[in-house]
Amino acid sequence: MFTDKQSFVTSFQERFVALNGKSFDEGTEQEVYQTLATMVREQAIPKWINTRDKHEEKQSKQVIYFSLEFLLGRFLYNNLLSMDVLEVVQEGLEELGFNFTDITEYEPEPGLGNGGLGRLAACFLDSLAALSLPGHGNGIRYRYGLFKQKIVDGYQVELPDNWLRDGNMWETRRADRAIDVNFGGWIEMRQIGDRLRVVHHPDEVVRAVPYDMPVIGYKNDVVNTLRLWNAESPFDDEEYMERTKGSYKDLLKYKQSIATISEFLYPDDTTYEGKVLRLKQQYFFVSAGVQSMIASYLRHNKSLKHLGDHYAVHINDTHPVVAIPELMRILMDDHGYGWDEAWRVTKSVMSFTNHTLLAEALEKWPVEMYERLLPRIYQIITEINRRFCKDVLVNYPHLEPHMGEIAIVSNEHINMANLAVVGSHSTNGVARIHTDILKQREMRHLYEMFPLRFNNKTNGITHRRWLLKSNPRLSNLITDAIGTSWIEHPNDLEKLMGVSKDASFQEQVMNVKQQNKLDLAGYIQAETGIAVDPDSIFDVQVKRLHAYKRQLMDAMHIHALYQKIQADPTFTMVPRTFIFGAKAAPGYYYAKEVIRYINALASMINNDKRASRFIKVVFLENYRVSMAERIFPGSDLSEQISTASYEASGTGNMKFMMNGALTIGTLDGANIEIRDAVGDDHIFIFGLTPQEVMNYKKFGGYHAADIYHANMEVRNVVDALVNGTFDKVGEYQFQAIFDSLLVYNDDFLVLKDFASYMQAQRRVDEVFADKARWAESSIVNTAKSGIFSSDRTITEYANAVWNIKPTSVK
Ligand code: B1N
Repeated sequence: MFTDKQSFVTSFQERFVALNGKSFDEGTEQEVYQTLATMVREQAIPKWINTRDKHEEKQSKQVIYFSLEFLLGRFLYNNLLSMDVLEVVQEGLEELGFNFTDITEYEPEPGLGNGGLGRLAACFLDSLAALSLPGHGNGIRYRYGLFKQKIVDGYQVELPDNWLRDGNMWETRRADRAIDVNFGGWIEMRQIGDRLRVVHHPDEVVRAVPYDMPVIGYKNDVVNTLRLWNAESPFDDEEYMERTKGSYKDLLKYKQSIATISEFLYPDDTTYEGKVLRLKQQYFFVSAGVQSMIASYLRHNKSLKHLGDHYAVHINDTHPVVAIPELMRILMDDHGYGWDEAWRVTKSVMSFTNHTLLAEALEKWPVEMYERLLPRIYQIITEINRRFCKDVLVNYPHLEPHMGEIAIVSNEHINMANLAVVGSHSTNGVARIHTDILKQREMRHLYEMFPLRFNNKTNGITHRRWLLKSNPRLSNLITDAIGTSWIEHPNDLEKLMGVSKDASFQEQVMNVKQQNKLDLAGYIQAETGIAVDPDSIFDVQVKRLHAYKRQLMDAMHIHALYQKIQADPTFTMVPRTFIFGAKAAPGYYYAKEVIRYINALASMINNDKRASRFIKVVFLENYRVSMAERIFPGSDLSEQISTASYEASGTGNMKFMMNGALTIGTLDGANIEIRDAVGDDHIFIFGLTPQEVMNYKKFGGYHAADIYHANMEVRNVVDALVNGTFDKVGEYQFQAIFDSLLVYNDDFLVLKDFASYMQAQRRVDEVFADKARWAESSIVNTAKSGIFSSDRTITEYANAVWNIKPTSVK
């Protein structure tokens, strides 16, 4: 049906009528989208079935990536590209009188993640499929994704993201694969002959119904599966009322309480909320995922002894760590394995990634909550802990003083990170510096006990979505210069080094950037009504709002420039457009104040006739994957300015780099590896090193007030937060931000790094004025970005952690 334009047009019209029950002439763009997506999915189904069959036939080992978040973004364009039918469809729709780009906008965007961690999971699925690796996702089908952000009078307002309202064209409900998950109740130890059987009498049973989405490999006929679980009642309604002797109202209440489990995504990034509902979500999708894996395995195998040769379970941060005791439970209680055998199998199956060192993100569940909600799991965790502590006392007696830190259960809490390290065969960090700090500081005692388990896997991004799809102009130019091999082998982007100094290629690259900037300017105009100058430096910071990411420092730089413009009638500078996108967690007051500060700066500066000739400030509301796809191609400068040692890796930094933006950044996370790749001449590094920051944190010695008093530029900006400059925007101005700096001594060293940041920004101005130099740096950034393809990352996981192999399905 997609073989050529004509047959596509014919079958599209037929399918339209069949699916919509009306003639094609009455079709809306939304119905066109829905029809097209349905056809693509149908086209993928034989390949999907074939992929499953081939994996089974070849007994390939498979990995299942367990994650509470998959920040997928739209699929239509990528799926068409992967199935090699993009052009046929584009031309066919044109012939039918539709604009393809307009049609793609009708796809609701699955925003089932907060930020980097969730988007990484989505990039990994893309790479697994592209590399013909047997690898699938396991998560929750949230009824509501991450909230939609509106800005009202400078304030963030959250609205529900009702992404399923018009249906999800990609998913298939697999009621035949539903699985029951048990909560609460009590544990009976039943003696049967000389065998002890464990019987769980739950007080709540939740049915997990899988919705499968195809993950289509790039031109290789592979279709892997993302399985998202929906929480439902296991009972027929009448049967339930009969059994409980409850009322109709009770029934509705019960059904609602169950549906709540898959109702919404917690809108917290890098923080931990010890809420019962969150724990229920975790066990819900983990138990369903493990049970479903075992059921598939047992369809073709008798014993679970060699499960680890056929399946790997990857635990994305601590959220799914309960997979470890859950697999123990199933092996022992349901299949009669003894502890030692079950423990060996479990460790061989499980591997774990840590994504942050922030203390507020470390999951430590109160014992009492586990005991009540997951009584059998709690017993197993207690036994894991007992054996672990004994091991420490016997084999590592010098670690006894650190027992509270390394034990799995201590201070009435379960330490999920410790459980993950102890109950798996692999623990990795997400960038070199992050892994080093894990080993040397954060988990040094566990590292001493299990040195071989620790390893680094620097993050990556899929170049198919983040370059090939989102930046077609640059992609075409690259292909003209070095051929198409980079699409399959992103390291081949390095061939661009051969033309990085070529004046005519430089000019073409800058032309592409200019066109992309014009597009972005048009988008900004349409979204905000602000007209921006496409010749100005597009200086961009897009990421979740968090104190450690220091959007505040970016804003203070803008404010300092504005003050200079005000003070000096002869002042001049390279014009800049400062672009921000950031959601704040709804309960994070400080972060919301920073959003309000940026918006206050924007209205003050954009409305100032003289200042706005040099500076424009744009806050784009509701930053999300589809918006990111428009932003990276049109960016000149990438702001990666976290306090050194706090950003585990970052992945936005890689997307900017690949699209030829230059980075201004600290030596933090993957910035360090970006610097190593491009060299000091093609990046603007500033600020304290991770070691310097860690020394301040350990030994003290930082006094924000000293800098405030010594540096007039700092003082003027800080004073303006509270001295009436912003009295238009509210009585209390920006007292909370002021206090964070001077009363609470500036936890994230904003004032400390400010001067060095200002200097680096002046270097940016200089280099930007030298067009050839900027162009060369831009080309070098793209040329060296191949190692940050998630294909590289996934290849490393496949070889060193999961031991899975590419499996051809042709
Ligand atoms: O994971 C990304 C990294 O690139 C970022 O540096 C890191 O900050 C991010 C609890 C998290 N770490 N931890 C989280 C998200 C949600 C939540 O509820 C923690 N996100 C990161 C990918 O490795």
